Amino acid sequence: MTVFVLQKTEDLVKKRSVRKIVSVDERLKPFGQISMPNEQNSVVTQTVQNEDTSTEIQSVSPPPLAKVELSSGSEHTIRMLNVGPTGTMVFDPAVIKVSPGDTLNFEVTDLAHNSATIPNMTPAGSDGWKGLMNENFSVKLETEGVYVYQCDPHLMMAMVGIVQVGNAVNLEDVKKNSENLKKNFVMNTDRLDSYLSQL
Ligand SMILES: [Cu+2]
Repeated sequence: MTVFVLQKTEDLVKKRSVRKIVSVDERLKPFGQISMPNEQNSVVTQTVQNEDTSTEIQSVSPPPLAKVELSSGSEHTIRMLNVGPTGTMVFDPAVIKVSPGDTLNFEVTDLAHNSATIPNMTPAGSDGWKGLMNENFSVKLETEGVYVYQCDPHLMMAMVGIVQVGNAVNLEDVKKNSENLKKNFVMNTDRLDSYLSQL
């Protein structure tokens, strides 16, 4: 009986230790198998992710956009849109370069917009303009320089536009004053800088 019990105990210990060894092996084996390639994979993945992240970070800051070209013709249409090529609540084109004496036609494509120049962001000697809500209107621009205008109800969303007439004689002043204007933006806070970079 005693021997039997001892043997049985030894068997149990054996079995347990064998089971233990097996189970540890089993647990180590896949762990080792998975962990090794995983480590390699994760290193590779991390490297890829890092590369992706750095690319994303680069694309988040406004990329240097192409300089706007002189728009052909003497009449230019600017649409007021809820959704346009450069985002929501935009003028399209948002940045335009025209010649002195050209006419801008602001077109109410979507409702609830207007266009009004911003004080200190037009060339000296120009009157600028103030369009009414939901109203198409035209303005002839004789004075050279940069004009920044806004949609009154959507200034918070940076619904602004820029017209360059002839040479950008007041660009430095406009850039300086843009810092104040940007304080009104809640959304699209880098939009104006992006627009200005196209001049
Ligand atoms: Cu608007």
